[in-house]
Amino acid sequence: VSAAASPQVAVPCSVMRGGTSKGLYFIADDLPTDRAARDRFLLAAMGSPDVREIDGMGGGHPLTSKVAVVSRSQRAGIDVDYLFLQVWPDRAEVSDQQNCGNILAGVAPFALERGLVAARHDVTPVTIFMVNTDSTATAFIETPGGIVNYAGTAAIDGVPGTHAPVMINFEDVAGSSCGALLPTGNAIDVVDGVEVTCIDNGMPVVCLTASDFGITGYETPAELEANTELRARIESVRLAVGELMNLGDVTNKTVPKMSLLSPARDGGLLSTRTFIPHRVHESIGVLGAVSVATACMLEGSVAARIAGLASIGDELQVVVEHPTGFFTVHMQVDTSSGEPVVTRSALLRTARMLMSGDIYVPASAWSTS
Ligand code: NQM
Repeated sequence: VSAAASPQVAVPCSVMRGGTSKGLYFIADDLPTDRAARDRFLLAAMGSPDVREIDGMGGGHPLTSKVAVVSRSQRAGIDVDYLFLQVWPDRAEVSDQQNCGNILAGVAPFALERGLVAARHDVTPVTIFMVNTDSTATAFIETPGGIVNYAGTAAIDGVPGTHAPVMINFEDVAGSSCGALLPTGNAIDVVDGVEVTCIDNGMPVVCLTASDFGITGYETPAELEANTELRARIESVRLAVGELMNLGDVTNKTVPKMSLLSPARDGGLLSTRTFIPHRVHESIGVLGAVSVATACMLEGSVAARIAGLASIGDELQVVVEHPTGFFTVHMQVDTSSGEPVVTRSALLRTARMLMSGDIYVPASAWSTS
């Protein structure tokens, strides 16, 4: 029996580092429109399911098994639409149930490089509609002479070296997945015997007090992942809290993220260790950090108690400590009603195009219907 020739299919793709994550970036028109066909292709492209994702481009960790699907936007005032997809490394599953602010950092350079957006000035603002959460972001990309610049002096913790800055602004992300900034209506709830603050300022996050779980909150991600009892307790709180946060049954979802908080010890406002939700983040997600920073301002919340902000002005910088350094969130706050309301957040990321070309998958993983 002779084996039939089995060609592979080549699909245009760029690999980009966006902030502290890495992923495959596609133009929407290059992917199957049928969702099941698209997901079958993405699983093959990443090499999932396999903890090492050895037969694909994934890195065997949720932070390096991510996908951005980008298209020119039909929406007024918006340059591009961005759909984020999380490919589970170890399960044959692709989820659109969360957004990702790190992969977002690569969307504007990708769109400029691939001709979806034209460079307009030395710094080109690119407006991005984030499909997963129906919200918008603006990214500012250095484009001297119309060329995307990647070199520069901007440093972000969790990424070696320095690069060109990618500043990102968010204005309308409150309640983007849960319907409200405080989906339970409270700054604090007791769930499964522990106090929690459930918040969504761009990412559904549950703020927890690390010491309630018998840990210091300064452990390494590897130490936390090795603590099976801790993981089980956190998962039990997560499953209980999903419905309360209007997320339904979260058993197979990557949200909410579980952030264990403890007092700052390196000059920040507070320290974090975040389960995303099963692996522990090496730093912290972008919108995850925005949500934790916002919680620091809400009187009575788990985060506010630990952060102990003395006063809240109209402009604020919240420095969130994480396992590999700091994440600074700049916030504009409206205090006119007595309750602080975050009207805009801004933060620094960097991004870099790593590869652009074709990605190959077995022909059996590709169909357009
Ligand atoms: O919260 C990881 C990441 C993220 C998400 C995760 C993110 C965000 O760091 O906006 O960026 O929480 O799954 O890429």
